Amino acid sequence: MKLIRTYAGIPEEYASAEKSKVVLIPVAYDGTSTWGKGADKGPGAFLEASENMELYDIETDSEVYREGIYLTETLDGFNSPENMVNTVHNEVKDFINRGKMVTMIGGEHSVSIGAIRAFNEAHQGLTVLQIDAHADLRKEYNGSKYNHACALYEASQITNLVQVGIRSMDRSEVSVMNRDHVFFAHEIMSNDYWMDNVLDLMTDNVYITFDLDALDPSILPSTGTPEPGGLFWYETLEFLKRIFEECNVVGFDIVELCPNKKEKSSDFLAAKLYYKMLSYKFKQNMEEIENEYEQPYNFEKFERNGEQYDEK
Ligand SMILES: [Mn+2]
Repeated sequence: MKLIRTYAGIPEEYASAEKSKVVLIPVAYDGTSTWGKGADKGPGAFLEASENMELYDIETDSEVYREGIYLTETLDGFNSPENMVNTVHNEVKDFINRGKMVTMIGGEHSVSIGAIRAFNEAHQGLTVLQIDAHADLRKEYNGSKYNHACALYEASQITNLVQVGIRSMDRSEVSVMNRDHVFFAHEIMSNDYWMDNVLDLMTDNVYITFDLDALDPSILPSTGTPEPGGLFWYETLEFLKRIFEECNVVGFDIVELCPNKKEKSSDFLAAKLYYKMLSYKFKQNMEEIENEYEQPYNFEKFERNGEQYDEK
């Protein structure tokens, strides 16, 4: 048995809390889910699949783990939904203050509430990009405002919330929803410009909360509340790539993996999705640096009659 478990089994030199640019917080929580149970097993299945994943990303020609990915202890054993939200909030806030790119693997979707609260405190005008089959805008459900059906209610009140892939909701959520900021799954199907339209609504700083049930159940069946008519792999990657290229993604979470021992491909999809998102994030930084170097020296200063002129 290994003494220290690192994310994806990466060498310890890339996994320390001090040097890593990225922090990964697993939250093993399934306190309020209403149908398929087992999202608390999501982080374990995700980490196991990650250890069996190849770490060179073909598309970006990079090995993003070299930026450093610190895997924290799994958060679990909460005594109430409030306790879970507060614990996640404090943990995320702590790592934001230490200048880390904070990421999280759930767990049911209510684990995002505390994370979004922490990011919203840290960044002015935060956009929350929710990729999900469900609106999750109930103010309260089964007697709790921290039910997973309420995961984005707080975000809808305090952040610029943009919802993508939605295809299941309750009538009561219609009045909470900002219709101009919602991209229903059936609309995406027939609109070639939906990605541009989403990007038009983004502010500078973006937090992505990715509920895996946004994906089509044919490619991701292992989730608590699957819905037909979801997103597919390459369109999802194309979309995410554009978001990472054009916005400053400050953090993200992936939630609602509900593993099934007989169906491992969902675990691998979640593992790959996470690694792709990190690869896009740091590819963007690499390109920014490259652009800086490539920028031509396009003016020269010279003096004439004691005055300074800038000439192109
Ligand atoms: Mn959902």
